[in-house]
Amino acid sequence: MTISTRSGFVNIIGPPNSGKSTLINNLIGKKISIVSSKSQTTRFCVRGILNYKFNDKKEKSQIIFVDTPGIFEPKRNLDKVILQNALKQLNSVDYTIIIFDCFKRSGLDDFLKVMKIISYEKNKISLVLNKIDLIDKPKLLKLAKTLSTYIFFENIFMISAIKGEGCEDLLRFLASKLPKSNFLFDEDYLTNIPNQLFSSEVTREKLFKLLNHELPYNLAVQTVKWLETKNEIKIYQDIYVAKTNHKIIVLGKNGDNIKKIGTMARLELKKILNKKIHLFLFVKVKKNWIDNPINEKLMGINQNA
Ligand SMILES: Nc1nc2c(ncn2[C@@H]2O[C@H](COP(=O)(O)OP(=O)(O)OP(=O)(O)O)[C@@H](O)[C@H]2O)c(=O)[nH]1
Ligand SMILES: [Mg+2]
Repeated sequence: MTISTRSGFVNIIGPPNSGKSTLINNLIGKKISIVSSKSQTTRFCVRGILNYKFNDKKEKSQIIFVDTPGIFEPKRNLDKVILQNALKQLNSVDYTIIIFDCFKRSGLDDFLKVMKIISYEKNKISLVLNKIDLIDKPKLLKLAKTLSTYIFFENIFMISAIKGEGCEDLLRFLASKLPKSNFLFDEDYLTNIPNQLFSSEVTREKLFKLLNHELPYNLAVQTVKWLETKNEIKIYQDIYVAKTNHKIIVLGKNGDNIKKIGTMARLELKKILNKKIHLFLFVKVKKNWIDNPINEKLMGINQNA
């Protein structure tokens, strides 16, 4: 029996906080993109590769998902750079799904902004209503109807990315949309994000979780040293903040905050990387780093292998 293969790219786009990164992690079955309850968590595109064979099909599919930063009207330089980089990579994919948070009341404006900014082919885009665990069915159906009066979608899916509900149908559909082709990537290639960059993202996620107001948006994390042996990894990271008083908040009273952040990041990295982790965090003040374009590298934004 010969098994035919399909392989191609699927972009996951949508307003901030709609659940794009949660979805890619769930579909891939491993955390590759950080998640938080705050908007604008993701700062660069993250590819996650899924090799899949449905039990009832002879075909094998390789879906290369691309998680993208939430699309919104950027005001700061840094956000403009993030958006421009993301948009650059939205071209030439095989399919696009737009994720909409069906629980958020003010979502329609954000959604229309996204549709205005991106270019897409009419028959290559579907709508995914996410967070259906938070809304009742009649409201959901009404919302689906409203959104489809604005834009034509090939299909509308209703899912809970966090619970996995509806995700199998979505996968099946997306796999059928890919061109017949040999796999574009090796089967053991999971993501374009190297461990060093991923580990700074995990620390950034904990900073997002623990710190409030504008602080998470004004910091960056860089892995500066990585010493790996068979059983353990020593990771040294710099956390850049723009002001001295931000440094004081990140450190916390008696260093309490930074200790908590370090512990949370270390435990998660241990689970994901399967090795003992020693994590050393250093908070540094770098004035105006947000407006300085050379910091794209620092932000990991130009990380597009
Ligand atoms: N209840 C519920 N919450 C969800 C679901 N999917 C995502 N979330 C939550 O929504 C928040 C945002 O999720 P993310 O995956 O970071 O959203 P995002 O679209 O990647 O956000 P940006 O990177 O900021 O654009 C997190 O608190 C998630 O736990 C879902 O299906 N149900
Ligand atoms: Mg995200």
